[in-house]
Amino acid sequence: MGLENFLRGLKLTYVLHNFLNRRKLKEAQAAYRKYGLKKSVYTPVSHQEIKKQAISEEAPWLDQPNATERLLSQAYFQQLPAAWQDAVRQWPERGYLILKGLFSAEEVETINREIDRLVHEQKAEWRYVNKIMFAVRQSKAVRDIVHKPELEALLGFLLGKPVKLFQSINFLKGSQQSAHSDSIHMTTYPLGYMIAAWIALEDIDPGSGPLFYYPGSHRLPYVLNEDFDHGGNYFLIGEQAYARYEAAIKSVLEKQNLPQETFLAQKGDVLLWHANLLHGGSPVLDPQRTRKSMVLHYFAEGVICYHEITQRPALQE
Ligand SMILES: O=C(O)CCC(=O)C(=O)O
Repeated sequence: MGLENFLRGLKLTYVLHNFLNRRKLKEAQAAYRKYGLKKSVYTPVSHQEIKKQAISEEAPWLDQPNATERLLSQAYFQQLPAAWQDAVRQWPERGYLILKGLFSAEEVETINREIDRLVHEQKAEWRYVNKIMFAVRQSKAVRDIVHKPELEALLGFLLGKPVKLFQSINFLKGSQQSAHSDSIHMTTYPLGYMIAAWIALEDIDPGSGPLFYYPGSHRLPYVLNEDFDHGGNYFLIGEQAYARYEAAIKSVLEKQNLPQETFLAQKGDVLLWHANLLHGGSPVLDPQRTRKSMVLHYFAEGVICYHEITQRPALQE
């Protein structure tokens, strides 16, 4: 193990990192206070610990038993265009919805041009080999395009709280990421207050490694650190914690036998997914093909936002 990996596994490194980034932990501090969590925002945090201490709150309204009935009676829902109403109606049962053609060809073109520019100027923040992180912070043009008031209003409606963009990720090729729930990466207390929007930045070819997902999987129990052997301890994050998580999800899926769907989107189409929807990237069958796409991850405002897998509070700009 190299020194960098060793330091990444050390919880003390994050304590220091959090301290140095304390300006970005103001929201975390306020949320800890709101939910009665008595601990420092610099120290490791996990669902197991939060739920022992914090004031409990109900799940998002559309995760509750009478969701569809309540949804249909809302004035906001009733004034939506018919195509959006059909899409939104699916949310409680299926945990995802599709908005066809939300972004115009020109908007997609501009995003792609800006991503190319960041790559060419070597300004793109590559992480985990194939992810370009936070292009929204680097390009005003991208930021202006993705901040669509009608999209953010819908996201806020689905969660029952206003949302705030946490991060963007751009892919040029298929991610080939194994099935996972974003709640292991971007976790909230109460659970369920994260939502993602996946944007097709070109027509998606079946050979390019399309996004896949399991409709209805958001209703399965959340799989968090306390639910699998992550291999960590008081001082260390488990070295193979994420691989162990992926194995745990694989075995959930084997037991559940849920049908998988893929998103063969057209340029500008958007898929929204629930915080606990299991999804990932299909194998890339044609390595020559690009699969340009962008994911926006939003947290609801006012809840505790953190990263269960690495036990860190989320740093918010
Ligand atoms: O785009 C993909 O292939 C997967 C993206 C994903 O899993 C995520 O952003 O959480």
